[in-house]
Amino acid sequence: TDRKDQTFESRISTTNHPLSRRLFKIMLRKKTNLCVAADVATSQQLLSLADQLGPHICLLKTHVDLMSDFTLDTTQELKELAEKHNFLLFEDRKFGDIGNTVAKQYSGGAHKVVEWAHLVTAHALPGPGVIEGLASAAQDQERGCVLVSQMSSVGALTSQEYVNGCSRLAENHTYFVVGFVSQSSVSGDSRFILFTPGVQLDKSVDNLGQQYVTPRAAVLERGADIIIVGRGITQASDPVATAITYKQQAFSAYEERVAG
Ligand code: 5IU
Repeated sequence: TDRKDQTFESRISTTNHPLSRRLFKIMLRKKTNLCVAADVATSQQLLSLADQLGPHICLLKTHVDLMSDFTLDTTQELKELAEKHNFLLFEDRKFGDIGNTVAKQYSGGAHKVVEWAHLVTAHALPGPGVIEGLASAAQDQERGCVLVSQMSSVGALTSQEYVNGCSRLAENHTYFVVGFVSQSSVSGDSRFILFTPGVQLDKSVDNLGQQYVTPRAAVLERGADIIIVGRGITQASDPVATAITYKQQAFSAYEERVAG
C-alpha cells in the first residue's frame, strides 16, 4: 500500500533509518507533525521560540546562517531544549556542492552543523556525491538528510524528471536519506518522510514568491507527513496558541488520511 495510507506506527518498522524511527515515535507520542521554521536573527529569539513551542513540535527547522550573533553555545542550548521537549533539530542548509566540499561545509566552518543538527536539507542536483559527502562527514553519528525534491516558490525548476531522479537517489541511499521536501506526493515509498513548507492559514503568498496552502491541504492534497510553518506561527501575536492550532489541524488531517 501507498505511503500516505499507512500509519506512522506501521511505518516505524518499514524504515531502516534510526532518525526516521525516532521522528515517527516523537510524532505519535506528542501527537504532532508540525515543524516550525524559526527564521530569526538572534539567539535569544531562537531559544525562546524553541522553549515555548517545543511541546508542540516534532522538529525545529533553523537557518543559522541568518543569525547575527550565532555561536556554538547557542547550539548547545538548542540541543538541551530539544532533549527537554523531545524534538529533533533540522538545519535547512540546502547543501548543493560536490561531495568533498559539502563534507567540509557540514563538519567545519563557523556553524559545525554536523555536531548539533540531526537532519539537514540537501539539493540532489550534484548527484550521489552530495549524499556520500555528507554521510562521510557524519561518520558514526546518528544523522540524516532530506532531499529537496520540489520547492514552494513560484517558478521552481523542479520538473517531473528531476523529482524522479531525487526518488532514485534516495532509494539508493536509504542509510542517510530520510525523505523529501515536497509539494506533492512525490514518493509512495513508506520509508520516506515528506516535509512540506509553504503552509499558512491566513495568507496565500508573500511578496517574494512564496506560495501557501493550509495545513489540511498540505496533508490531504499534497501528501505531507510533516508540515513546515514559519511566519504563520513566528509572527503571530500569540505564537504558542497559533502553533497549537496548526498542530491540531495537521495531526487531525493525518488521522483522517490514514483512516481512509
Ligand atoms: N522553505 C520553503 N520552501 C521550500 C523549501 C524551504 O519555504 O520549498 I526547500 C523554507 C523557507 C523558510 C520556511 O525557512 O521553509 C518557510 O517559511 P514561511 O512559512 O515563513 O514562508
